[in-house]
Amino acid sequence: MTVRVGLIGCGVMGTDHARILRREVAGARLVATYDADKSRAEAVARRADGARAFASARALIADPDVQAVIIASPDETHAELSIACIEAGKPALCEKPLASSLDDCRAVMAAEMKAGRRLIQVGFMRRFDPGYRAMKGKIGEAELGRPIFLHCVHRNAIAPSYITSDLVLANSAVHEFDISRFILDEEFASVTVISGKPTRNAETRRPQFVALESQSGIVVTIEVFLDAQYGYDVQAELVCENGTASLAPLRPLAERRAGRDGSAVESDWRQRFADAYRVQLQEWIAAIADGGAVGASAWDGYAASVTAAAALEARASGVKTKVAIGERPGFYV
Ligand code: ISE
Repeated sequence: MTVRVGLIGCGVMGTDHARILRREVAGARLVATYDADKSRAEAVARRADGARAFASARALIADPDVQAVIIASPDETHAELSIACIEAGKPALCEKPLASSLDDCRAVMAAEMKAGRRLIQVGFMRRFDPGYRAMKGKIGEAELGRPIFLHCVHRNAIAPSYITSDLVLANSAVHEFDISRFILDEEFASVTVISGKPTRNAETRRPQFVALESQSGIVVTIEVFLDAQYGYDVQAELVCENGTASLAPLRPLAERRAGRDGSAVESDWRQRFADAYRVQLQEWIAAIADGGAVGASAWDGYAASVTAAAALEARASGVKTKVAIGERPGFYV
């Protein structure tokens, strides 16, 4: 079976999804594109050989030729378009965040529960990264013992000027919130945030240090520094009772030059998580063909956003703040 996919949003991430779908994913074909900038939608459609550029996102979702939708449009459109896909009975892979408010996240979950089946996957691609998956596999193994700490580092070389200190938490740290929940299989109970010093490269955007406690008391620390200059660098170390497990990105080439010994650092997340993006799309397509669902659910999208909202509150107040996640509906268990 070939799943016929429509793409909404042909910016950096949408264009990349189209490329991966075309070159690296079996069992899928891009048949439709939409972007507020028509020329971008047409350019992506031309490369996809036979895909049509649509005049509106709604028309793309309603088109009988489109079986599944990738939503890579601006954050504030995610909830509305996810709900439109649910109402049309079409699976959608929605870039993070699920919605730009907690009420909108709840509206997506309500629509999905009403539809009675999981149709929304949130694009938390790290869940498909081989390193994080291996780390998750260590939880519960007797040799390492029970987890005590998870230390995470999230550094971007540079961030666009519109990224504020708030977005450091809501847009970047949100990946760490999701992946920590995924690895530990627990919700968070509290969050504390300390702002780092502004750097000379970004006077107003401050690096953030986040400390979270999970419901069972595991401590997760996160450094988010989006002006690190030297490259894109994501690290994680799981500290357990008897030992540790750390991400070890496989770099195929080591270089020695100019008196230094080492290897190149990736420049952004599309390189660092190339495997994760490919496997995410491949597994999404395979699940659609099987009538199942994989990856982060709308509940996971909501939980990451609840944590981000609590982190923003903690940053503003300077005190430890409760992460009020509430009960997970049975539908999402
Ligand atoms: C970006 O939006 C992403 O989603 C990347 O995965 C993340 O690492 C980066 O910090 C964000 O700005």
